[in-house]
Amino acid sequence: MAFIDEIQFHAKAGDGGIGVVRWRHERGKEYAGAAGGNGGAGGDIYVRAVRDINMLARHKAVKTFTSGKGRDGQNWSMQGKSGEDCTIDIPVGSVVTNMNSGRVVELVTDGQISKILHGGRGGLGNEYFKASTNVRPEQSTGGTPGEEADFKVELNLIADAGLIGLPNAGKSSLLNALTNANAKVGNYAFTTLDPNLGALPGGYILADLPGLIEGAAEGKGLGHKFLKHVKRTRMVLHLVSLENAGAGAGVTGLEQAYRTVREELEKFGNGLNEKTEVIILTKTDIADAQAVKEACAALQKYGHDILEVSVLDDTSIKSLSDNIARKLEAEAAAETKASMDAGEMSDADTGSVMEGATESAE
Ligand SMILES: Nc1nc2c(ncn2[C@@H]2O[C@H](COP(=O)(O)OP(=O)(O)OP(=O)(O)O)[C@@H](O)[C@H]2O)c(=O)[nH]1
Ligand SMILES: [Mg+2]
Repeated sequence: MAFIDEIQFHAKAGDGGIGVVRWRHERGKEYAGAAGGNGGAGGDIYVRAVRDINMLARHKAVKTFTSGKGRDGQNWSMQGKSGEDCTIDIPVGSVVTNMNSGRVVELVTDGQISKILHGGRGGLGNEYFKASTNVRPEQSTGGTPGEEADFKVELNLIADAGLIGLPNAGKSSLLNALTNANAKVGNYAFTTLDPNLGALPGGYILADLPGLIEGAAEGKGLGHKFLKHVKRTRMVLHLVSLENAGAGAGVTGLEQAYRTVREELEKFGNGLNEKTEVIILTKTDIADAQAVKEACAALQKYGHDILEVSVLDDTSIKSLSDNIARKLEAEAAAETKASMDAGEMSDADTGSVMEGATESAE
């Protein structure tokens, strides 16, 4: 199933049931009183965030989502049954836009629910109109129609850190080694076609993205399409394989590999270039200690922390995992402090609501 990060659909909430005119019939007493029940409310439509980045692909073929109609009122003053609600599961990180009203809702936490359309109200049965001045009401009203609109859902993956680098840098291998993920690994460029997510032992989410090549920011290769997913991460883990120093290329090859990706981030902009970056030198097992040292020294000038790893060495994986978790923790703490300093500890800080995200049911 191909990864899909945008879908559109139409949705129609259920109409309200009509209120009816009925009369109570008692033995020897016809038309003993108004007894027409109100119509049931139409079902509402909700979106709910789930931790499954492939959820949009499942809805791809759905043109219209509908919720149930309210049933008509009944005899004996019984209200019609309410229509069933419809809940559309979408991945955490989805931004839902009502294209008719322009209202935008962003789902950022697992299980977050938001009503996107209201079902119609049930009509009033004749019993409702009973009054001392109107003892035999003949009135009743119809239900109101449920709301309907066209929607667009766009997914921005939510991850704490994004693994980026040239194709073959070892991103997917590292994601598998650090987390519970099972991403495809291959000794060729563009093994990864869709993003993969995995959780570090502490719960931080890492995203493995397709490799970037020169020109990615202008749409070359696959990386560009996915760079936007790095926007929401706290940190960029920039993988540089020691293979780039092979075949006599030395540190020049490494620096070139580093700069190619870095330039794409800068061209893409959107804040990506300002994110905290950690350089991870990968495949240290293919080089000797001296070459690794020289590689670190050469990349030092770019001003980022440099970590080393080989997926064949469990100790280096454990140490990298702890290191990344520590850095993410510090990053999160700094963010919290910054927003507290700015005195902005409001909903907007958590990024949860762009405009009235959750509404309670009426
Ligand atoms: N020797 C060695 N090989 C590694 C290491 N990490 C990854 N590899 C190999 O490098 C190749 C590429 O690894 P991937 O994890 O698929 O690389 P990627 O960066 O995800 O590549 P794309 O998805 O194409 O961008 C595979 O053949 C891996 O087995 C490592 O630490 N040491
Ligand atoms: Mg890969």
